[in-house]
Amino acid sequence: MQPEYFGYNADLETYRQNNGLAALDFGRVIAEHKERYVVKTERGDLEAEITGNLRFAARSREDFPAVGDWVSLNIYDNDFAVIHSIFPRFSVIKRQAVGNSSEVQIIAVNVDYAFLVQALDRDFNLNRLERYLTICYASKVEPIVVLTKADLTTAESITHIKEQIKLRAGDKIPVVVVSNISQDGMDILSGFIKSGKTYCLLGSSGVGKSTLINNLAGISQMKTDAISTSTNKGRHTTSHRELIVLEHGGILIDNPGMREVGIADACSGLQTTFDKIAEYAADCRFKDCTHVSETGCAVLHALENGEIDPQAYENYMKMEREKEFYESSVEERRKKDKVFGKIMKDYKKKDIKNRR
Ligand SMILES: Nc1nc2c(ncn2[C@@H]2O[C@H](COP(=O)(O)OP(=O)(O)OP(=O)(O)O)[C@@H](O)[C@H]2O)c(=O)[nH]1
Ligand SMILES: [Mg+2]
Ligand SMILES: [Zn+2]
Repeated sequence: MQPEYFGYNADLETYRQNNGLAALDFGRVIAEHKERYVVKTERGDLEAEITGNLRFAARSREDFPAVGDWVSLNIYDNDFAVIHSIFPRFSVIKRQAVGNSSEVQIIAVNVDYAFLVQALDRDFNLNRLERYLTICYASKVEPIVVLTKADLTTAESITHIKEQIKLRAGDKIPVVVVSNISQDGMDILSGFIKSGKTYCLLGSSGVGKSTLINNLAGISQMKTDAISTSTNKGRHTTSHRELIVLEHGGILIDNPGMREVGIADACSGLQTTFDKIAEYAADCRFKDCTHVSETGCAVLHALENGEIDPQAYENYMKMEREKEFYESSVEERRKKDKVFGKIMKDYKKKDIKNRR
């Protein structure tokens, strides 16, 4: 398969030529299983490991390959390879890992668009949608909202939900309504998929992400939940992220459903989702206004006048707190790293002395 088919482009080729990587093979990570990777190359899909150097040099999770990465590698057999380095990423989708204060989880990299999938029956939730939008803006990934299971609800309810989205998120974000059962809307969704571009599917478990991929691919690529989801709450069908290439172009990344969407470094992302709040905030009397109880707070004023939706405000404040929490834990981690670095330095000094 030509690498352009799975997303290779002129920028990547320039990087490869300019960084002495032309003699090595290259490919794209399509799956990851605990430091073992599957890489798609011109010579087919290969199992790969990383070099010891890459592992030792890694300072955090972000220094390891992730699904969507372009990597340079040495192919040893026709089915085994070793990854030497990771090409620079043009986008990184990450979130705060659940239940752990500082661990950041990479969802996927080098993604152009995110399909934010919510089911129209009982899964639909505006606050959650706002969280996903925030992650998209922070990751420099363009969002497309996909509402599934249209067959399980009424036309009125769909219209209502679309209006709600418009009110909260504006009308710049595309919203596509589909049914995996009747196939309604599938052609519209296909129309959004461009050859050579990468699309990541994000959403709760059971909303139909994998079914959607199977429908778009026209074959059963992904395992889906065939049993009624109501008897299966909380069970995830997809257990690993996986990148697949559509026959007529377009690259899709399937993800296990997410129970919670944590905000990692969403600084600028928060502002775009809450344009309106951010605009008011510029008029607050104090530059560092927290919009909680300050006098001269333009946000609180707008809230009182009903110009800002109370739910959007609450959601904004909640995400701001999470962002602060994340930022402080990053700071703590840096301090710890520094202390550890000093301990190691002292230890080495002593070691040298002792050897003398
Ligand atoms: N009625 C209806 N059912 C659907 C639709 N799309 C998916 N389903 C059903 O919903 C269930 C879950 O679908 P999956 O595709 O496995 O969901 P998922 O989002 O991939 O879930 P995880 O892999 O756990 O994240 C399956 O039983 C599907 O048949 C739809 O548009 N309408
Ligand atoms: Mg799935
Ligand atoms: Zn304020």
